Amino acid sequence: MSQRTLVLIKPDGVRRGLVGEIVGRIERKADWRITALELRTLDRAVLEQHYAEHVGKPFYEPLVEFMASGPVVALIAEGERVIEGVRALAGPTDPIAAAPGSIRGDFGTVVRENLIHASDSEESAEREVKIFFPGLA
Ligand code: RTP
Ligand code: MG
Repeated sequence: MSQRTLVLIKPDGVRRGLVGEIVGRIERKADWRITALELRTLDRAVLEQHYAEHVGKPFYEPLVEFMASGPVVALIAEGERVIEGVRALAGPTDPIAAAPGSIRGDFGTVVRENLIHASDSEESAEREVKIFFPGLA
């Protein structure tokens, strides 16, 4: 089942020079393709839309501040079961609980600065593609 997913390499990943590493892990999966990719700094309005489900939670404000603290890489990946697949490459939200071999498990220590966002369902993917690449929605 071919799908598309919206991925963000968060500001910590860009600052630490891990863009190539993370994009490479996605690109190397058989038959997956990157179909859009852009470096950009996110403003509050975009982050409010993107993290609408978390508005009001205790971690929301520091999360938005972190996500606006430097450029991110936004990309669309397409291919077989890519939504579940990129979530598996990323590992669980808490990098300390993430297995070595996953992106968060290999490079992260802090829950907030966990390097990557990836859509968690087909509905989220379509909603997030509209936010970041409206021309491709
Ligand atoms: P994402 O949306 O970024 O792919 O991550 P996720 O599904 O694994 O995690 P989610 O629950 O959607 O949370 C979104 C992002 O908020 C930060 N966070 N901080 N307790 C905390 O301090 C906390 N909990 C979540 C993380 O950056 C997480 O990825
Ligand atoms: Mg999430």
